[in-house]
Amino acid sequence: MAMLSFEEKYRVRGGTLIGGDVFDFWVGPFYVGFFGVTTIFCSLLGTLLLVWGAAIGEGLDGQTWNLWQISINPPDLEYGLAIAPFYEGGLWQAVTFCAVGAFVSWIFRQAEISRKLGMGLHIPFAYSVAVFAYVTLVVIRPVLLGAWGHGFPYGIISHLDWVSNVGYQYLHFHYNPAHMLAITFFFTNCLALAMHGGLILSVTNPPRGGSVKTSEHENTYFRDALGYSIGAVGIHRLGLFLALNAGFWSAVCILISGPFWTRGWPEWWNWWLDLPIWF
Ligand code: UQ1
Repeated sequence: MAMLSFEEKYRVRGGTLIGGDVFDFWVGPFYVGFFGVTTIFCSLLGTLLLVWGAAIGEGLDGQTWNLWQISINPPDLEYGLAIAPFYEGGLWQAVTFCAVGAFVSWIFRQAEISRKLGMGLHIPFAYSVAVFAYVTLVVIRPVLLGAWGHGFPYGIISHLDWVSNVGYQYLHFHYNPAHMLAITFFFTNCLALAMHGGLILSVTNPPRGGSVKTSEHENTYFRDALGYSIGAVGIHRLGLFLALNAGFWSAVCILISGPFWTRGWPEWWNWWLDLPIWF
């Protein structure tokens, strides 16, 4: 792949978090780095384990290559927080270990590249929130509940069944206040990106012969429409804020379900009826 003339200028040494110059080089367009190596290692091993599990039909009544039905399941609850026998959930534990290793390596790889370029660490920080949501599901919540069996199974249909079952365990998950917040952030994020994408395309894609508009047009549009413009940098701050909160409250809503609230979520709202203001 051809390297743009200015790219070489940014291929600078240093900024690594570990190991000094070891792996501090590029292969084609890709920065390698220590954490590039650990990412590749963990994701390859984890993927091979998943394919192996699928080949032997681990966690299923019978072996299948039906992509929808393949499932690598966590151990039974009776194994608690122990390492389970390989074919009884140990495979799931190994895959989980590889996944966390790969995701955390990727965070550090993002941080190293950001440091090389002298950029802020917004990208690794943002990605960390997504990793936090995954780790909450398969590590933090299972540990708080005392069994790896509380993790979700690695399969397309099976993980949907898990979400459905765990949801109904709390009667009506939409009454979970953190779930409400997460959904609200997802929807608002969707609205903000639609407005931003629409605005940018509307000013930068004029009809043939027309001229590209400026940020003054962007501001004026929203001042005319809403009486307020958040500004070019502001909309990206807002977008990051909305996106990170969507992921964060998703993690919180499942984290509190079980470890901190064991009854149906509709019942949680009884605090409102129990306020001493009703006669
Ligand atoms: C906005 O005000 C703005 O500033 C000019 C943008 O920047 C390019 C935007 O993309 C959007 C969507 C807005 C409007 C947003 C709010 C919260 C009023």
